[in-house]
Amino acid sequence: MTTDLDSLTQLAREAWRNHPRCIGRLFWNTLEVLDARSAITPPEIFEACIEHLRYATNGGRIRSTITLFAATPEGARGIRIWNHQLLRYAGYLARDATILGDPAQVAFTQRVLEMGWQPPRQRSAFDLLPLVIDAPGHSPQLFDIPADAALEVPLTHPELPWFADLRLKWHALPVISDQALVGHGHRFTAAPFSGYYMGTEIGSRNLGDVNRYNLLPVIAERMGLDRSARRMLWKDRALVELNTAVLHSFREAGVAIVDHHTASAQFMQHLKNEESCGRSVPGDWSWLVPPMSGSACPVFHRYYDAPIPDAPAFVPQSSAW
Ligand code: NRG
Repeated sequence: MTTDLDSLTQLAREAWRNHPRCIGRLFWNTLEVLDARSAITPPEIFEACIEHLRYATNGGRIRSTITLFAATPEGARGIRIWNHQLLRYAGYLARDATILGDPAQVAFTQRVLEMGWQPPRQRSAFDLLPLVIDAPGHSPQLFDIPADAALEVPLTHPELPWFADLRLKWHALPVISDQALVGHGHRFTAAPFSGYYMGTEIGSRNLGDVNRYNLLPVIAERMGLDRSARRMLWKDRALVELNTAVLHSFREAGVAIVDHHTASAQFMQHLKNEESCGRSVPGDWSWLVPPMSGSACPVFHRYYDAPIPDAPAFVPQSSAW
């Protein structure tokens, strides 16, 4: 079991290379490691999370980054970041069962409110949640994220001027913070990692899903589409414009993002590279195929290998809260 930074970097890169759900794996070898193994107290761990946000965001020239906190000894609980991602928007459930913000965060938002989180006086659909840091020997502690550590992109559309009036935005960086990195005899229960977004993650899923921001009816309405029958394909047409707005706005803001056609082509190149190295490419078809225009992307037209047993991996963990 080696613990030097080079071998831990190799471990993290291999775990990325093996992640069956990730379409961005062509760049697995560029992952950078921030070593935060000496951070022990909640404030120290929080500071390292903020450093991750700043380093990885890099003013929009996003660097694929993982921060490693102290490894967890066999059988111990280890450091946990309760948040699913370092950046997520609160979901406030009102008495009349309407939700302001991200419905996927309602339970977590309720939990941090119970723990004493003070939301902004004027609540909005895009209030960043605090981090909850849970370290052995300490009680879980809440920390607000400084505004200048969280780059956000206001959404506009290249041809539809009214789009800006919707006052939508999304954060630049997706940082998964609740999976463990395991392999080579190590277990890191806190190992937040981030790359950059594929546009459809925001445009199709976060803003478009019925159980998320559910914006397709709003956008179709503004577009003046006929919503009297499903066969009018108003959802599809609204999806295209929402996704166009996401890609356009990130580009205008100088924030790295990839469209699903480019990401698919890059993944096909990755398959070729791995094949020439004699390695299999574990893949989960239903995650690799983009949630828009699936069959127009080459990743749709084949199947993928099963996960490699005992290889370095990012794994889900039971909820820490
Ligand atoms: N769909 C989620 C993020 C999942 C991870 N996506 C990445 N990861 N691009 C969302 O927030 O929309 N990454 O490490 O780049």
